[in-house]
Amino acid sequence: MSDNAVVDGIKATHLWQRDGWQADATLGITADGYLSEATKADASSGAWVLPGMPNLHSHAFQRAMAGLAERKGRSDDSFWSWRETMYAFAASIGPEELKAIAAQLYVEMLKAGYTQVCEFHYLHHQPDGTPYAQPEAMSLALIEAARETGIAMTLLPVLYISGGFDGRALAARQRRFGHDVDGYLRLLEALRAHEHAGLRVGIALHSLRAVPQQAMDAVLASDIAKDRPIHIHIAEQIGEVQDCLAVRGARPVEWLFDHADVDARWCLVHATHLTDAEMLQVARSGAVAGLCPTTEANLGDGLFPLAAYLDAHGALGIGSDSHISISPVEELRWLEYGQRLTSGHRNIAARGQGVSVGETLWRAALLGGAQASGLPVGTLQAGARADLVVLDENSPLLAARDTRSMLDSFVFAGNTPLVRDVMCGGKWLVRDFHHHDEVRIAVRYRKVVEALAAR
Ligand code: NGQ
Ligand code: ZN
Repeated sequence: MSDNAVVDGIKATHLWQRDGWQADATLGITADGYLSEATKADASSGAWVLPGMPNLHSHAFQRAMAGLAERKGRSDDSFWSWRETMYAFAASIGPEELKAIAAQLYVEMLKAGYTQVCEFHYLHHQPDGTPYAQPEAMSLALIEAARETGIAMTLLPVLYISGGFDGRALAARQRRFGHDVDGYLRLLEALRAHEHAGLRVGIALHSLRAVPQQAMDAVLASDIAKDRPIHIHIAEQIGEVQDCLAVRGARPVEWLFDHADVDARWCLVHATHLTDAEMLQVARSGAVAGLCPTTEANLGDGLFPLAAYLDAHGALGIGSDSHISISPVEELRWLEYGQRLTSGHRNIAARGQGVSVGETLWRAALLGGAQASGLPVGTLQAGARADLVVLDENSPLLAARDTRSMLDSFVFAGNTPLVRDVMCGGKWLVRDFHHHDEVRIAVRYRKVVEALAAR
């Protein structure tokens, strides 16, 4: 922290803390955007103030194809046929397009209550696989979009080497994702120079399909990988579990735990198909399960074993992944609803009598999301970033709600935005439902997607 002078403050009638609502709370905000106990708040910031939600999994470019893969193609449409549509779409995205799409996406995230995004980024090179003149141009486009919008970012450049568990070469459409280990480590080094309080660089292995064991070992042993978040897609589809078993003789999660020290630095994205033993291994490791319920529903992935995982005190967070929806409350709702639909019961995430589902899920996703981000976020305490959302206390949906019912109504009841104001790094980015730069960013986005559609 460079400047601890308290320059501003927040004052809330109800402030969400880890163990519940704190009444009449004030906190100071330092010049460099952190919370402090020394207060300086005159005017009220709002009646109901929550920590902003970290979004632990995003492929920004996919925002611009949301809704374009919902028409039946082959009779066996699946994740894998969606992936072909996605690859074809990705081929038209360069740095300018990526910046415009990502900025629009990040504005939408902020307005929905996400104040941080983990960007799982693998569109590294030109569409034919040739590096850009500036090799990190695509990463810089994402960094610039985060800077323009003010969202905090954990940039996760992705290592992508092979086209399948058998080590086959990348297909033509995958070539732009590829690096060898040295090239990947150089990219991390180059990006490290851009880090600041709201931008952290982490490690991502695309999947066990895309990263052979030797490459994984080399990256995990590198100096730059120390003390950084490590994200990986894992066990999302049954076909992937079967291929892993056939080629590596173990299921993906089983294999990963046998070959890497999976601990609290790790975020296992999806982790959908788990045996009981694997589920317990994940929970005990301290790793975060990165759940993306709206994308997982959209792609037909399957359901995560939520109740048993919570019983085992597993850590979890949420991501909007393909951005078919951008709403932390919708992710949490579907996390719960998927379980209700298959179990025939209600209030699954709440593990005891009288416990609130909304509070349980919001709290868990704040904790796990913050852990996966590697940033001091997800909490409203001195030393944390001043990243918060203020609910619309005047919404009829929240009328007559109190500390017992507020989070359940926020999570389950609204289809109109209930997030009124959003602060990130001590700055008000969204006021009265509007981001300060949303018009310019939306105009630019529209131009870019119209040009893409005309190609
Ligand atoms: C991705 N998305 O990297 O964008 C993947 C699809 C793959 C999700 N897994 C591609 N949801 O897994 O090979
Ligand atoms: Zn993903």
